[in-house]
Amino acid sequence: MFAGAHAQADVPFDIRPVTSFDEPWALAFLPDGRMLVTEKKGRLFIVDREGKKSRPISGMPDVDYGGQGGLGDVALHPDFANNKLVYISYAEGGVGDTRGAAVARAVLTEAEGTGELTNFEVIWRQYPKVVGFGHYGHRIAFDDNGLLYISSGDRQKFTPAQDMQSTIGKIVRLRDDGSIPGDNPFVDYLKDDPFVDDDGVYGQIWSLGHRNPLGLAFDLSGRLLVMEMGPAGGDELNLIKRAGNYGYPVVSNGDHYDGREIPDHDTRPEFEKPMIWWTPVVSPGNLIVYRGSLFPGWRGDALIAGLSSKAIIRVDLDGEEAREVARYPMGARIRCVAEAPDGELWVLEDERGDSAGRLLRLTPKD
Ligand SMILES: [Ca+2]
Repeated sequence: MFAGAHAQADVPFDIRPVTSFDEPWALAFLPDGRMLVTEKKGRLFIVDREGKKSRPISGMPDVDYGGQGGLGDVALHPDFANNKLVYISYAEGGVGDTRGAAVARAVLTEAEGTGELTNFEVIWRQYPKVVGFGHYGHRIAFDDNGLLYISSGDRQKFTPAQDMQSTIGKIVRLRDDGSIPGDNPFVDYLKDDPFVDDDGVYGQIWSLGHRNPLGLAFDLSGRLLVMEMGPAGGDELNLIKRAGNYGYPVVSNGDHYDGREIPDHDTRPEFEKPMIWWTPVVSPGNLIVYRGSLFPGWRGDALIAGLSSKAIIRVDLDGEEAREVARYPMGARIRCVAEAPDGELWVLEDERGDSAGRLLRLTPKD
């Protein structure tokens, strides 16, 4: 009996364990249906549908593994078929015991039984680097125009999420080479405020006031959604508006872990409020919007990987409203849910406690 077996009666899919990893974090499908999988300690693999793994891909950076940090997300450039560019995020060490999220891109070349990253280039660094091991966020997603969005967590520092001279607690929007698009909302900041620390980060910012944004996905009409881990209570699914301020740490429908209250969203209507929020929390691992037809009726719904909730949560999106329509118990902390090119769901468990870091394949029950 594997841990998920008892759950299978309650879910509309068959769950097949395929293989397992050492603290897996993210999964991206290659065009041919194989996968890239990251492990938090710094290894990246190519994995086929039978679970056969490559040897670890070479050319990876040193990652600052510890706490919530390490190797994070992986995503393909929209023109990967031609340029073979892969993007990764990771925690990068700095001076004086500081660290911060970084995003790099490199060309993936496959060799016999493994792969190599070349032309490695760091295109973004969270600013500033700070001490601590939490809330990197660092999910990566491309929009239909080939622009790159990075979720940048608050590093458990709270107030920098409202500081425009920092990319902590922000969603940033960049070109694929890390340069700043001319139509970002805050590119003219020097005109408004000539006395800022001009390190160029204003121009990167797309939205602000985020806590630990671990899910980043576009819906079927191209709107950006962000799923955030709240404090004690108040996990949020947010519809991201250009230049929107999502209010953290000024407001949250949760409260601080030590019991101090944070005013709720409805006390400060100038901040953007979540489409839906959860208390008790679901603890998101990631977020996708389902695009396929293999699971009937799911197209356009958001799927959330649940860590403490040990579930996959399905959310119906309707304009600026959202509602949870199903919660599928998985019997393990779920770190990542991904949609294969054929509409199957492939899922990474977290590796912690009795959650074993397995790769699971989910197909509809007959
Ligand atoms: Ca509150």
